[in-house]
Amino acid sequence: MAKPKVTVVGAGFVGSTTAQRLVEKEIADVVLIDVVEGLPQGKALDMMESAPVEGFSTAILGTNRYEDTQDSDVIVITAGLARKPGMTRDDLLFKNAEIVGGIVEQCARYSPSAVIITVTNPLDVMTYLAWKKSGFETRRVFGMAGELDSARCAYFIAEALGCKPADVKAMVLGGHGDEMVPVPQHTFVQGRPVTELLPADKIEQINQRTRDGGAEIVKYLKTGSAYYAPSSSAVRMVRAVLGDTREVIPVCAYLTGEYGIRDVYCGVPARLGRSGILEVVELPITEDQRKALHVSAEHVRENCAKISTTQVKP
Ligand code: TXD
Repeated sequence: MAKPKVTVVGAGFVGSTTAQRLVEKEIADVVLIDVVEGLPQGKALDMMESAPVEGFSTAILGTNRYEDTQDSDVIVITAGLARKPGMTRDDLLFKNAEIVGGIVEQCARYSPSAVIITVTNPLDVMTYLAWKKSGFETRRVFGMAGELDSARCAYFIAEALGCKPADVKAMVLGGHGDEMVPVPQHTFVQGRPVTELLPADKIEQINQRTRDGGAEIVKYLKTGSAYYAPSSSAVRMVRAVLGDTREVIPVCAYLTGEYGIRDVYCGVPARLGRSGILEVVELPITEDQRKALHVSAEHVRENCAKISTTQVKP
C-alpha cells in the first residue's frame, strides 16, 4: 500500500527536524522543499543515509520544484524569515506573508486535496493567509502553536512535580504570543487537575514561563529559535490527521462563534482527523480567561487586516 505523502516546505531547523521525525517514525514519505538550491537535497540524502542504521523504510526527497509535491496528503509550512536586528514585527509580517503566500499558491495547485498545517511566524496571521490563498475549506487549514505552548507548560509542570513529562496534559489557548491563555483547570497530571497539585503562585509562575518559552530558548541560542519541541508538535498534528486519530489537540483554528469569537484564527482545542479539523472543542473557561482569549483574538484580527489589503486576494 502506498505510504501517505507529506510535503514540508522550508528545510531550515524546524522543517528538517519535522522531516526527520516523520520518516524515522515511519509516519509518511516526505518531500522536503526549499528555495535554496542543494539544501533540501543535501539534508534529504543525509537522512536517507541514516535509514540503514535507524531501520526506517519511509523515503525522503529533497527538491526545489513544486511539481515534486504533487498529491501530498499534508503540507507543513515552515518556510520564512526570523526577525533580524533592526527588523520590526511588521517587517517580518510582510516579508513572511510574501513568502508564505507564494508557497501556498504553489502547494494548493499541486495538492488540491491536502490538509495545510502552518508553522511560520507570526503564526496566526500566516494561517489566515494560507487559508485565503489556498481557497481550501477552513477545516483543512490550521496552525501549530497551541500544542507547542501546551507541551512547554506540561514540561515545566513535570519539572516542578518531579513526574514523567508524558503524564502531564496541559492546555494553552489563544494566539501564539504574549497573549496566550493557559487554562490550569484543564491541565491534568495522570487525570488530576494541576490546580490540586501545585499552589496558585507556582502555577502562575509556570504560566508566565510558558508565555516566555520561545524567548527563553532564543536567548540561549542567540541566533535562531526553538525547533526540537516545535517539530514534535507539528508531527503530532500530522500523525493525528493521517491516522484519523480524532485526538483533541490545541491548534490555531478558524472560529465561527466558538468561545464567542467569529471569523478569525485563534488557538483552541480541536479534534483532528483525516479531513482536518472535525470539531472545535469548547471547554468551560473562566470569565477572565474568556476575556483574555478575546483580547488575543482581536490582536490577531488587527494583524490580519494589515496584510489583507495588500496581500490577500478576495
Ligand atoms: O510555534 C510555532 N509556530 C513556531 C514557529 C515555533 C518555532 C519556529 N517558528 C517559526 O517557524 C519561525 O519564527 C520561522 O518563521 C519558521 C521557521 O523557523 P526555522 O527555525 O526553521 O527557520 P530557518 O532555519 O531560518 O528556516 C527557514 C527556511 C530556510 O531554509 C529558508 O531557505 C526557507 O525557510 N525559505 C523558503 N523555502 C521555500 N520557499 C521560500 N520562498 C522560502 N523562503 C525561505
